[in-house]
Amino acid sequence: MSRTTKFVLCVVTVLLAGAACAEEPQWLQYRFSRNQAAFTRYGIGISRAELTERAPRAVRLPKFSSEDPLFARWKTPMVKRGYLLVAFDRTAKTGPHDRLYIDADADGSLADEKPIEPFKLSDRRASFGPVRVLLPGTDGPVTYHLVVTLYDSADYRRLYFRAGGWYQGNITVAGTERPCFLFDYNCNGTFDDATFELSESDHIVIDYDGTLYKGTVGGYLQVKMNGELLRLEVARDGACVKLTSPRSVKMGTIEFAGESDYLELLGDNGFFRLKPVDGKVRVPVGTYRINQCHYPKTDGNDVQWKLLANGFPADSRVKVRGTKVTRIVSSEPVRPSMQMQKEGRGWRFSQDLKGQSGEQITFERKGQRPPAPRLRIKNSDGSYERVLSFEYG
Ligand SMILES: [Ca+2]
Ligand SMILES: [Ca+2]
Repeated sequence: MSRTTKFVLCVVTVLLAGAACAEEPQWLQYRFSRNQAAFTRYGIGISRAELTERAPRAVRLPKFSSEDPLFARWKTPMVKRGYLLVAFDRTAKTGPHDRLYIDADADGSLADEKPIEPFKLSDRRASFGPVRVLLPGTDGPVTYHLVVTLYDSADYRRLYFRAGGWYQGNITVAGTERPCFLFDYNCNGTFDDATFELSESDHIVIDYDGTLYKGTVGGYLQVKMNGELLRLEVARDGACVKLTSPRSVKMGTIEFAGESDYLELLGDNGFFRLKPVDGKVRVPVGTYRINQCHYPKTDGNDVQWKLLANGFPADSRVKVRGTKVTRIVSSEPVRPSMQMQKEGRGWRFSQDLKGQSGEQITFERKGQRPPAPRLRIKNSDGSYERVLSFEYG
C-alpha cells in the first residue's frame, strides 16, 4: 500500500468516527430540589389543578383523620390513565389541609401510600415536597419529583404543582462543551413537550460562557442569536438529548412592516431569537407564533424608547414558506383602551395598550419602565377635578 493510500484511509476513518459520535445521545444527570430556581438561576414552570371534596369512585383510599379530605389529579401522559391521584387530609379541625397523599407508585390506589407532612405550613398554605413519584417508562420506572402547594382558607382554595426535578450536564454544542439544563416546564412529567405556547412547552437552557440561552425542545436548537441550527431531539423522560447537524434546512424569509430589532418565534421548529437585518429574518420553513417583538424608538429629545409587544393571541400563526416572503404587520399604531368597573362604593379604572394583532404592548424608556400613566377626572361644571396615578400590575 502506498503512502498516499494509507493517508486517505486514515482521514476516512476519522470522519466516520466523528459522524457517529455526533449522533450519539448526550446523557444528562437528574437533579431535584425544593427550589430548583435557586440552583439553576432559571424560572420554574407551574401547573394548576382543580380541587374537589368528592371522593373518586372505585379507588382504594387511606383512612383519613378528617371528615373533609380534598382530592385532585396531577395530569401526566406518563401514566396510562393520564393522571396520578392526590388527596389532602387534615390533622386539626381548622387550618389548611396539612397531609398529602399521592399515588407515588402509579398503581391507581392511595390506600398503599403514606401521608406526607408539609415542609412549610401557615394558616393559609401548606407546601409539600420534593415528593418522589415513580412513573412508568419504557425501560422501567422513572423517578420524578413534585413540589405541591395548597392554598387553603375559607375564601381561597388553590392547588399548584411545580416540577421539583430537572436534568443537567455538559453537552457538546457545535464542537464546544456547554452546561445544559432541561426543564419539564409545563410540569406534566415529560421533558419533550413542544407547542406554540412557551409556558406549555418544555425548555432547554444552554449556558454560553455565563449567558443563558433558552429554547424549547422541538425541531432545532439555535446556537445563540441568529446562530447555526442544530437538529434537537430530547428523550421523553429527559435523560438525554441528541444534537445533529442537519444536512440541509429549507429556509424562508420574514419581512417586517415596522422597524424591529428583536423577534422571538416559537413553533414546530423550536424557539428562535432573531435580530432582523434590513427588516428581514431567515428561519426554517414552517408555522410559528410570535412570542415577543421589540421596536426601538427615539423621541424628539433623543431619548431611546422601546415598544415591547408580547402576549400575541394564542391562535395567531405566521406561516413561513420557501418560495414567498412572509410579511408581519407592525404592532403600530398602538391602540389604548380603558375599562371602568364599579367596585364597592368606588370605581376601578384599568388601562392597557394593544397592537394591531391584539398583542399586549408595554414601553421601556432608557431601558427601564417609565412611570405609570395618570388619569384626570373632571365633571362638566369643573366642580370635581382629580388626577390619579395608575399602578402597574
Ligand atoms: Ca399507590
Ligand atoms: Ca413536560
